[in-house]
Amino acid sequence: SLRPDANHTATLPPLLPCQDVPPGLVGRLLIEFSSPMSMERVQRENPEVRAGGRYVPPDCQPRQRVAVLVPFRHREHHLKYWLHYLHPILRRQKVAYGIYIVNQYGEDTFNRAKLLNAGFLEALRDDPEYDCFIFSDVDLVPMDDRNLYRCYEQPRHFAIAMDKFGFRLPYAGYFGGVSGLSKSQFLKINGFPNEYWGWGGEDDDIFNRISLNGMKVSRPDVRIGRYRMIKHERDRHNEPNPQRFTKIQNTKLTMRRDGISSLQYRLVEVSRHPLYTNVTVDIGKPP
Ligand code: UD2
Ligand code: MN
Repeated sequence: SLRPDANHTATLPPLLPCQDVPPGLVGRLLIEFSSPMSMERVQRENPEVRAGGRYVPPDCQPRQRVAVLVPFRHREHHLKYWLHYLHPILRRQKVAYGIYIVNQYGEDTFNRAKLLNAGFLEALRDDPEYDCFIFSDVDLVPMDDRNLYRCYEQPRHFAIAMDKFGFRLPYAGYFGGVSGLSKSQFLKINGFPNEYWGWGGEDDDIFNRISLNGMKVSRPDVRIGRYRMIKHERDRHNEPNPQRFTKIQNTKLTMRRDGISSLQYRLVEVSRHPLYTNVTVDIGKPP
């Protein structure tokens, strides 16, 4: 008929759910940190990322909404490489995601786990739909995109084979570098400890929390969970914490009172950059 189509504004057909194994993965990647990198270049090469570092697959319905949280202070040089490598990988992995750089305000002692607790709440405030949280050091880049940054039946440890440890797990209970917990897994362990100031131990405490709450860490195949770490010196104001050895003996006693339930911090600033959301928080200093 010549009747104008009354449905010409009809919605597009619904997208099919994204496949469990994304079809566009490439496998092993060449990762290096010697060629110069600039934020302008990384922005130019990632035009499909929306303001604040948000992305939604255009061609399928993502099964998870993933907030990637990076503890941060004074590592701008590493951040450029991290964004350069991670955005294309995460796109190929076909999840909806947002990148949150959780920046510690001031120059007091660094506290990685407390920053990540604050990042968890701030990401949820930004988008209450997040159901998966990936926690990544700014200097760690996966060497294989089959290492899928999403959440699993059990809490996930991704960074199992690092160049600096000879591509082996350094010890059975190791949980450092890059890990991921669903919202409910994170709440079940009362989040991360707030009381590890300085370097070390917080990842072992998180491992203890997972075991003590009846869960078991899951890991990728050792050929896939490979990482490169950008070589660096220990930062100022992140000296090894001498209390870490005794603290990790006491997780069972401390985890119910110290965690996301007891978290206190002051939000200083949230700013949306083209490739990430910066969340600056004042988390105080050691007692
Ligand atoms: C190891 C673990 C890390 C954590 C840490 C102990 C690996 C690969 N990673 O990292 O997950 O358990 O030991 O706390 O084994 N950061 C800043 N600015 C600072 C200090 C730290 O941005 O001034 C951030 C940054 O994201 C960095 C992360 O905290 O990657 C961990 O600190 P690190 O890289 O100095 O410690 P490292 O490599 O021994
Ligand atoms: Mn490091």
